[in-house]
Amino acid sequence: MNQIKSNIIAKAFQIGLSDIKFTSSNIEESTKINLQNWINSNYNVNMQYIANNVDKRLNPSIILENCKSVIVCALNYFPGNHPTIDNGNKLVGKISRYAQNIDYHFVLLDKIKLLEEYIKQIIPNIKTRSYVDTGHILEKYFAQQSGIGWQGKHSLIISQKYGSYIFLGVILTDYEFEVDAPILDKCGTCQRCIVACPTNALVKPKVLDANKCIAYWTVEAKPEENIPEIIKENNSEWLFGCDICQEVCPYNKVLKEKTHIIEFINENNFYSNLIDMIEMSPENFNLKYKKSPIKRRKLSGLKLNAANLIEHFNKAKESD
Ligand code: B12
Repeated sequence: MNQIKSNIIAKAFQIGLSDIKFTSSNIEESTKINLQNWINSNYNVNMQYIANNVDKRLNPSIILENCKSVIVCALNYFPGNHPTIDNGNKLVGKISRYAQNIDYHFVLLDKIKLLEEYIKQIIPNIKTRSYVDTGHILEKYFAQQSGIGWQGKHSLIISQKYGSYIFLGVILTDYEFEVDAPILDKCGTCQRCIVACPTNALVKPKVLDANKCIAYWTVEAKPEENIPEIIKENNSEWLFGCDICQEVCPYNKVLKEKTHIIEFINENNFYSNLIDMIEMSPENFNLKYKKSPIKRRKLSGLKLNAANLIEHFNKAKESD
């Protein structure tokens, strides 16, 4: 490995990133077809921004002229597992692990920006652009190509060391780095994530239909979008996000070490009281979730999520 690349890797770990790998900006023909098929099947629901920017997703040079390499960064966010509670009489909903505390877009992008500055110092005239989610970039594809992990059947990237509870970020560059190799897909014949999804959102290995994904409806949907019955009937516990397909994954079940990023931990936020949520004022919402990913769903959306869970609990009680 050349000196420049090893200096960048050393800096990345010094900044606190969990992993860093390098890959080419080229996108394989099969992925181009898969992405187009995914959109043609309307698996993107109302995420129109994905359909509208396919050209950018399939050609990073539209975003950064003459883009040659993609540096992929990963940050472990595993905050531990939800403690078991006796919620027989308590109306609470689960908050997904990724949303326990401060929004990862800020935390990871801050680290990546530090790395980007360093790269600019050691490679004069290099052009770069960094993204965590916000760009029209197939982050999982580049993470898989670079060997950060393989793409599991739940469609998320699984790192051999950290499982799938990692965030991804990328630095596009017009500099040609020596590339790293993909790693072996180690899902084998395991189907646990596909089987565990209560709404059958994983329609094929690696293919998620977001129409049926609890995470889509509890995080991403606009409050004015009507939550479909399949979600209301089968989501019995998730107030914001959903980790079911990740929880059953054998590579996550063995995780013991929590993330060292304190911004991702908040022991008091694994569950949220549903009545408190329904009664929450806009002032309290803004105060409590100022820097949290939770504010993405807006207060009115969260109240709908809470109301649906309460309805679900009541129906379950009636049929007991
Ligand atoms: C849109 C989006 C969503 C959508 C759609 C999810 C999805 N699977 O695409 C929704 C809102 C549902 C969502 C949910 C979640 N998300 Co999200 N999301 C994104 C986002 C912004 C874009 C993803 C994207 O491009 N999807 C488009 C589809 C087409 O991509 P794909 O799934 O890789 O599709 C490929 C395969 O389907 C394959 N394929 C298609 N057909 C076929 C056929 C065959 C035969 C084969 C082999 C392959 C194949 O080719 C496609 C193209 O490469 C990324 C950030 C980014 N810019 O990449 C974060 C991202 C993927 N999300 C992330 C997270 C953490 C989550 C949640 C875990 C949050 C939560 N706990 O609630 C859930 C997980 C749900 C799940 N199982 O995917 C992380 C994942 C990190 C990781 N370890 O991989 C990302 C990378 C954000 C980040 N920067 O860290 N998310």
